[in-house]
Amino acid sequence: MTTTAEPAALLALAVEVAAEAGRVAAEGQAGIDVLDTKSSPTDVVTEMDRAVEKLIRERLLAARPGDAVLGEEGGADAGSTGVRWIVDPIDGTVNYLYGREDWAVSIAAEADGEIVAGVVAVPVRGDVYTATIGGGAHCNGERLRVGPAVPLELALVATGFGYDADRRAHQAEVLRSVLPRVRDIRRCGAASVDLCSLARGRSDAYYERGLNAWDYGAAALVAREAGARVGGLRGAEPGPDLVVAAPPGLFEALHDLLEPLGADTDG
Ligand code: 2AM
Ligand code: CA
Repeated sequence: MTTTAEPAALLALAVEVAAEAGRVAAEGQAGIDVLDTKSSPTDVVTEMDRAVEKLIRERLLAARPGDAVLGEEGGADAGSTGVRWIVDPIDGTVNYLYGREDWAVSIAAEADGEIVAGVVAVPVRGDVYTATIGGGAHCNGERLRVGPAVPLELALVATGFGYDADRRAHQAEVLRSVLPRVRDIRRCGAASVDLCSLARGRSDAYYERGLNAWDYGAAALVAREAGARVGGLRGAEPGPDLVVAAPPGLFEALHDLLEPLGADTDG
């Protein structure tokens, strides 16, 4: 049983649990048959989502009884330690369903309301992104640093779209104005992987509307610790309205493009 809330100790537990969860989920993905007509593949994914979140919850609480756990599949009771775990068992579920590689297990630890440690494990790629507050961001042990703040017109910008048709229609309108102003767009299908790729210099900037705390909690810390500015519009914290991430300098340019387009609204 662990009682310390030191970021490094919380991260070590998160990494261990994410590795086990990632193995289980990856085995599950290998068994999905999209052409199987007897059972719907989406049901299989939902089942796996629930099972992996249950596993993560059990492992975390076995090591640290009294902590709170907020997950996609279940809410949090308050807990008694001041530590709350924010868990996405499978981020990028559509990729998972289609046998693609960009899906992740995401686990963040919040101490007294602030995220202090996070892991994003991308099992099929063998990438484990980690960060602690003030301790930097790493991938497989190597220190991460965002790329330079290139001018907006040279920026490779990652983004994603909601599941709701009306929201998507407005997101397409926003994109129509963004696309001619940047180098190009990438849409990988997993918010956590997008933010970690930014941290690794594999894109220049990222924005997305409609995310939940568990989608970006751990990955936003990775991006920040790699030197990105992560926020919303008009000084807001990153949140469901909008998450924007980029190196300082480029963040402001992207912000000023997105703000008048109402990228943090549904139009
Ligand atoms: P998920 O795979 O866990 O659902 C896709 O653009 C990204 O947005 C994924 O990381 C996806 O997470 C996340 N997302 C979460 N909630 C969403 C929603 N309501 N609509 C669209 N994407 C959502
Ligand atoms: Ca998610």
